[in-house]
Amino acid sequence: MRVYSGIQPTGRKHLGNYLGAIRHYVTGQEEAQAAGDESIFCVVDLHATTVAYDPAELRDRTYDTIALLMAAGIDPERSVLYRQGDVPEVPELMWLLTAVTAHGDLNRMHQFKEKSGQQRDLVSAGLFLYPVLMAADVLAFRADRIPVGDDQRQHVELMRDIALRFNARFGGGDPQDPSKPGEQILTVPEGTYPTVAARIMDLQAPEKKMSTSSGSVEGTLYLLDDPKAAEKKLKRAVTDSEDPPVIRRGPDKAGVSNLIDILAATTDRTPDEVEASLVDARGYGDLKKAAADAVTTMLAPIQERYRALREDEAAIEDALATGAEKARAIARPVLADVREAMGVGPRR
Ligand code: AQP
Repeated sequence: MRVYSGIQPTGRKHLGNYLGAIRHYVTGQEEAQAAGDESIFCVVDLHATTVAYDPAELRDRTYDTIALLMAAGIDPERSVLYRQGDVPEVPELMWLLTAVTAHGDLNRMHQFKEKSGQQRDLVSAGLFLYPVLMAADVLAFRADRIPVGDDQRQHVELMRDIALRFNARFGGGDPQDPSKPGEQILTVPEGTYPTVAARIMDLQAPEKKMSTSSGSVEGTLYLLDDPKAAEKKLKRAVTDSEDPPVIRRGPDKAGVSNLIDILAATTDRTPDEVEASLVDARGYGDLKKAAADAVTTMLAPIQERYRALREDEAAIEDALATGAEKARAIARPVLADVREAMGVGPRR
């Protein structure tokens, strides 16, 4: 059971990234090890170049993100932790996979539609091809499971389609006939999504997901926010005007539902248990205070470890060099199989 996930080194990582993804990487690391397999985590610097960005900042944000993953519990000794740009097998595989990727499918991607609308000067071809690179990230390692937040479902479905189509087209099956899947040259991975907090919403605009590239500073709780700032953001979170206030989830209560989810995920309870624990609350203030206490308590040790790890860039580079070697050793034979099946390069 091989686990794989990637995260962008853009901007500052937020509570949604942590509850929706990073903490499940840590569980994935344990599960893969227990199953005698690899867990592989990547900071996707190549993906970050698909929108306007500052090159000097990209390198710094990459170190930030690696240090944060390590502070959250990813251990480069037990997992493969690497930087995407250090593993050239992946972009090569991406190009080969474009042969079995439908232009129409890429055109339907929500993320492309949203992000292309935000670009002022240039909508890059890279932004359009982003999901194929993401497919190559995962398929290059024959991963079985991908822990991601709910916003990545469409990309995961596309990578599964790409793998299925590749196996049928180049593995001797029939792309038009699902009963003839062909040889499993590429593993068809499965997305795993959190049961609670799969999509954390913006604290000021709870109908939108908490996001790096859109959304306000007040609505986004950053993992490195100091406790006062984090508390202030949660205490000022938008709720609703139900009178008297009722702490329950519901489609008409996006802000309150989000706070319940945050509190449930940070205290390892179900949302029902959180609601039950607050039946006697005097108002939304009690929910906000409980969420603020839980989040700041959860973040404190991560922030402390982060500060120590982030100081030592040479140690981060050393860990990345080892990670790249391990990653390339896994990806190289997969790429060789793909080239062979596609008739690219000399016969093996
Ligand atoms: N709001 C969220 N709730 C739950 N999970 C989330 N993820 C992102 N936002 C939420 C999950 O975090 C992982 C890493 O995402 P990424 O590499 O796309 O990093 P990012 O650029 O910081 O994420 P954003 O905020 O989603 O950026 P924008 O809005 O700029 O695209 C993924 O597994 C994702 O599901």
